[in-house]
Amino acid sequence: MSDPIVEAVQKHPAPEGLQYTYGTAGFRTKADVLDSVLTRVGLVAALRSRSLKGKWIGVMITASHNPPEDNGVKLVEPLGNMLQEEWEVLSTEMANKANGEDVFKFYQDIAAKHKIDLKAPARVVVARDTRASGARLLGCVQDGLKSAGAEVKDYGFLTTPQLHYMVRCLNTEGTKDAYGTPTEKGYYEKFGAAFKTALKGKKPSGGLTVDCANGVGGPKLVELIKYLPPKDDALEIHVVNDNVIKPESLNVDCGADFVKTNQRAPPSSKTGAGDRCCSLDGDADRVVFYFKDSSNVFRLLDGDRIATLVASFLGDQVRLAGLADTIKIGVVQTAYANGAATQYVEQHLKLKVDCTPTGVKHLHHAAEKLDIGVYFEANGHGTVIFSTDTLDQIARYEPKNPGQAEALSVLRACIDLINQSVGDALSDMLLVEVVLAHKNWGPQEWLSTYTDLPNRLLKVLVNDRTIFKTTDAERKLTSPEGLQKQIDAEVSKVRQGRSFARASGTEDAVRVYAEAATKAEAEDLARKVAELVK
Ligand code: 16G
Ligand code: ZN
Repeated sequence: MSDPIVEAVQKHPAPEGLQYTYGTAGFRTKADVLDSVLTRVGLVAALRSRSLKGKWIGVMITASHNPPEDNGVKLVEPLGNMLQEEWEVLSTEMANKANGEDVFKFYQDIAAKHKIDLKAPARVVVARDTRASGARLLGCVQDGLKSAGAEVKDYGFLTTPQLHYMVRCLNTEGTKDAYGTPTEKGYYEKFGAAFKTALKGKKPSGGLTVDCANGVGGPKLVELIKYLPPKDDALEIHVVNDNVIKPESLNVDCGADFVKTNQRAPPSSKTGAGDRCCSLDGDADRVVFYFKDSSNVFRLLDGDRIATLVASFLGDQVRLAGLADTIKIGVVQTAYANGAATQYVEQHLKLKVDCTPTGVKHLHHAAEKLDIGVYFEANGHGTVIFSTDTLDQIARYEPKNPGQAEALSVLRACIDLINQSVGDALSDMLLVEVVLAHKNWGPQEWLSTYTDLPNRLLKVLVNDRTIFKTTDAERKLTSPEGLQKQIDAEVSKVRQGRSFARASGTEDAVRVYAEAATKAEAEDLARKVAELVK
């Protein structure tokens, strides 16, 4: 058979004996075994677009915080959401088809089963991060897309959230929900202008040092800065670790994952006590803040802290605008959220907290059910989403006095400043700066809102992680039998204890988290639970 699809697939044969899975963040592994997967992903993207009558679908080539030799790919739905679960399963099946005929047959089977018109237009947007393997893998996707007759827009290098933004803009262009201009300039103009309006002439105290993980976020931030108000009037940003000429330095001893995992600043950091810093990850969809306190001790302000800061600020603005009776704010966290953060939101901010399994899509779905849903993972992935009703209300509301008008205008600017298609490190970073400027806070005031419970995260290597099954948003194990009872017994022995074990979705390991009233108790609890898991 000489269908173009068969030819494209045969050009990129699958390595023998490997099994691929579309996981929490798409396909992700060593870059040199991904060619065949990328070509097949191109076919799935074309089908997905056809199934939606030619809506734009996104393909992002990135492995986020993974080492430089890895790469990966994920698909983006028309409004910038993560791929639907049913299509994740189809993608996995497609990626594991070995030869051209099998792929071609499966392509046609999907079309038949889902009643997809193969003559419908297929439109796909592609972009990649700065990894050395990106150009080659882009070629593999292109081969798949071309063979399926898709129209392709290649944006070159983008951060993951920029790609999500483009997809949403392209699909809403000319409608009442138009999200923005689908160009890089459009992205910078939108977020730059919103930052200026949201600041309301307030100036963040001191500068902000941004560690870009030597990834694509570096050059994009440098570009964004050109669209922000001049530094003398607003924010002075110092860009560090933005070396994308040396792709082997990506995520090495820097970036959000390094900082969060090691609980320390990048070794190259030269900032002084009290200086505000933040780190992006390799594709700029995660951000964590940190600083050295007056005793030179490293202090982390992670995703939990961003969520509490933003929720408290938006809550204030909604109240000041006179909308508190009709608009309810909620916070969505995972089991990794520090117990003190959860308590602060529930008892101090008096807001509802939902807990979901790990992975952005779970938090996003839960947040979509709220009027204003603030969702962040402790690791710095997250954003805020506003329901259509809430957006309408905020757009239509007539303020009754100047105070309400002021709050309303801040709220509207925040809506523009927040990338609602997905968590965006650059947009989240500007949002945090806006809140700190309004509150006239430095990092120490932000840290002082509550005290984290000491905690410990361990990675445990086991024979078979698939036997670890959880319920209650991963907070309890249902299998292996009896294990949860043993964990409960250990937890009950320490003060303010909490612990859970879950199979990682990205590594062959089980993760154990424990927190308690003191560092010694938290560490001891984590060790004991890890022993039980082994
Ligand atoms: C992926 C997820 C991230 C999650 C992490 C957990 C997305 C875009 N990324 O990186 O949200 O925190 O996996 O990893 O959903 P783990 O399952 O290995 O603990
Ligand atoms: Zn990332």
